Amino acid sequence: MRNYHVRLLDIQKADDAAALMQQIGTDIHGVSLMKNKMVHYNFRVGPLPPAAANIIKQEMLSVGGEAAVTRGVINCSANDSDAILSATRKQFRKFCQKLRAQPFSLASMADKIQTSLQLQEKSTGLPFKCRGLDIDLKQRSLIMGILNVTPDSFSDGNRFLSLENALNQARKLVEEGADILDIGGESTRPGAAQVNEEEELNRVLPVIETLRRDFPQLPISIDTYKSRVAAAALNVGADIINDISAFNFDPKMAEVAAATDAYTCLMHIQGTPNAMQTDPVYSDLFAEICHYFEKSIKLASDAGVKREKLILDPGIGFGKTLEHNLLLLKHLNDFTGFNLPLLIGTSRKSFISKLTGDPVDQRLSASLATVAQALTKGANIARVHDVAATKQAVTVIDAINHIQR
Ligand code: 8Y7
Repeated sequence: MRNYHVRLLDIQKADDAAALMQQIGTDIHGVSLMKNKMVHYNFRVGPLPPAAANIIKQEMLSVGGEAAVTRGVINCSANDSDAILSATRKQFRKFCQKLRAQPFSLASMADKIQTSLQLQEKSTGLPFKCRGLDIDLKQRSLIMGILNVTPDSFSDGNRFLSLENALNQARKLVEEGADILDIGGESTRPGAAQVNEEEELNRVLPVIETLRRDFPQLPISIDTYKSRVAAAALNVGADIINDISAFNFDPKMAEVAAATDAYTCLMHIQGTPNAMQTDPVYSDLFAEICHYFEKSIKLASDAGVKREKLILDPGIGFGKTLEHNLLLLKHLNDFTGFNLPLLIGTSRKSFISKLTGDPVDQRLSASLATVAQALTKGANIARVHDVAATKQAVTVIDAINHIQR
């Protein structure tokens, strides 16, 4: 009686499959043919008129893939709706060829699917060039250290309000390994008081000016949704606009980004900081955030902002319940299809205490867990208060995520 080993395999990318086949001595020509069949890709597409959805279903089945459509598509009684496609890369290639011969602008859908698939398999190609930083974010993750020059931020309000205290904290964060500093002069926590522009400028400009002089290579981000504050900060040496409204609160913000060629982090927020946490509701969390990103990317391109200057952030805690935050962290990969850098800010946030019950000064371990999860699921930049500890976590997680099978 023979005893066969049966072993489950974790194959995330075609390269993982290739390595496993090489281990058993598969012919190299076979490896290159088969590796792509061992990975499945999934897309949600739409909105489709029922006739187009029927074509997609048929073509997908004809190449051996699968397409789920809305009930009622088959007899065209459904309204415009989405479809979920699942297939290997090779099946998608055949499918896309077939789509090119079809009506309903399906050729343009084929283009989008093919571009996305090409990007997915690549392990390089997310350049980030900012002051002294010139890296590929697919090779290394970045830490953005938080510096709040405010009297009322939820975890460190008032601690760094004086110029001297702010600069000391900034130097500490840089020494600990921050790749970027994010400087904010107005708290956006729920219910925080709004600050007038003069006051906000008085808080942040001296800090940015001094840091620019002391750290000529350091990328500096200005956390503001006001175009005048952003413009003044960029003028004294900031490099990145961290706009929690993704060009929505101030109609002039995109123009400032375009004129200065700055990077902009486009963060998703539902509502406004004051009201965002009163019963946030989504009919489809991921679809709504993706549509919001698409709209802000369009605002950017209409104003003349280069696409490669954009960073996306789903905005943990900004108009989200605990469940929303957890879902975003679990499936952050859904946002990698934009092929733009992803930033994530979870540090010490209150959703953590809903799970652990810990006060704000005891949320470090839990914050590190969220950073590990986010980086593993495709985040490139972690915005944090505790840089030294995060640096240790990021070093380990990056090593794990980059090791070849
Ligand atoms: C985030 C943020 C805050 C975030 C980005 C806090 C300014 C609340 N959170 N910016 N700002 N992403 N891009 O906990 O998650 O620091 S304020």
